[in-house]
Amino acid sequence: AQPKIGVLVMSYGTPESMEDVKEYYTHIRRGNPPSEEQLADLTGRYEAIVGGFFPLRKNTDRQVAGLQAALDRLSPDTYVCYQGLKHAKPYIEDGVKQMREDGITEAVGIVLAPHYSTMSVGSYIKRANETAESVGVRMNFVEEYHLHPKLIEALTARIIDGVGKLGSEPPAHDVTVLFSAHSLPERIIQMKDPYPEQLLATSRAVAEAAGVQNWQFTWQSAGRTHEPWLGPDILDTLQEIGQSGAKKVLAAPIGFVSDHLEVLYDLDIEAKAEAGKLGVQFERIEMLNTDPLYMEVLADSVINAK
Ligand code: FEC
Repeated sequence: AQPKIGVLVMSYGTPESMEDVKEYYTHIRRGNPPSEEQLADLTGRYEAIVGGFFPLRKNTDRQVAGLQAALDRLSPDTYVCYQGLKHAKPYIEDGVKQMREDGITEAVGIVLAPHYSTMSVGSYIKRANETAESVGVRMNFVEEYHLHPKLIEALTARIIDGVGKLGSEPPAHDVTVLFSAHSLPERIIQMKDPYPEQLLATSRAVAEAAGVQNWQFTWQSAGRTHEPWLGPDILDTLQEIGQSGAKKVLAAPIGFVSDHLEVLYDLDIEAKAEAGKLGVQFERIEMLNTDPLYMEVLADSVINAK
């Protein structure tokens, strides 16, 4: 049989248990352990999302299995998927080394995040590439898939559903759709990073396809560091919307693809509470998770990776 092509599926990673939160947070902070207070704050957020379990772990497993199945359907006996996580085991480096140990010399890397930033997808690719070069695996990468027609289709269906949950339908003038993504330090603007523009492009395409006219893009989940992060933050945007008299908001976190802390806490608990104070009804679109269309977006991007 022909040797298979490896697929390194990269995702953020999450702790496996409460005991792992400190090590995980230290890794995110590039080896600097968090203070007791910072650790307690993060642990509290994990506890708040359904009693402290870590949904991203199983969701990543399911997404990788779904991608493998989609690849097997579209191109039988060609690809074999491996995981490589940014901040948890198996780390990106572990995934690349495992491929090499299994005899793989050619691979494609893809990140479970649709938009490119040097500080997000770019940093996953850099780590994979460094290890690939050192162990002798030839790798190509999918850098982005933020305008893939099936991604837009899957998100559009979720917007129409979400607007329905608010008792409306397109053009839904009574609903403000808030597209959002993880904030990054403001210095990416000077770096001419494509991240903000790609996020706007997805938002525009989805709003147009869903036929909703009342939408904005806003940032969420900014880091707790001393440098400035991209804004406005969703909590400030909600205040502004509330003050302008709006009564219904649909959160659409298009920068993420899975149920995890940044969605289940930052939006479903924190932003929802803020909306409640302002008398604004708040709903969120369902995440893509293993939506068959999303699995096809990933498989198609892998097959067409140059
Ligand atoms: O459910 C989970 O356990 C993990 C949820 C999670 C996802 C996620 C995605 C992204 N992040 C991105 C950038 C940054 C930068 C920093 C940063 C910090 C954190 C912390 C936690 C965390 N992130 Fe994250 N991120 C998730 C979780 N993230 C927890 C640390 C505590 C905190 O600040 O809340 C700042 C690092 C630093 O200190 O320098 C930058 C980006 C994404 C979306 C793309 C991707 O998935 O890779 C960008 C999910």
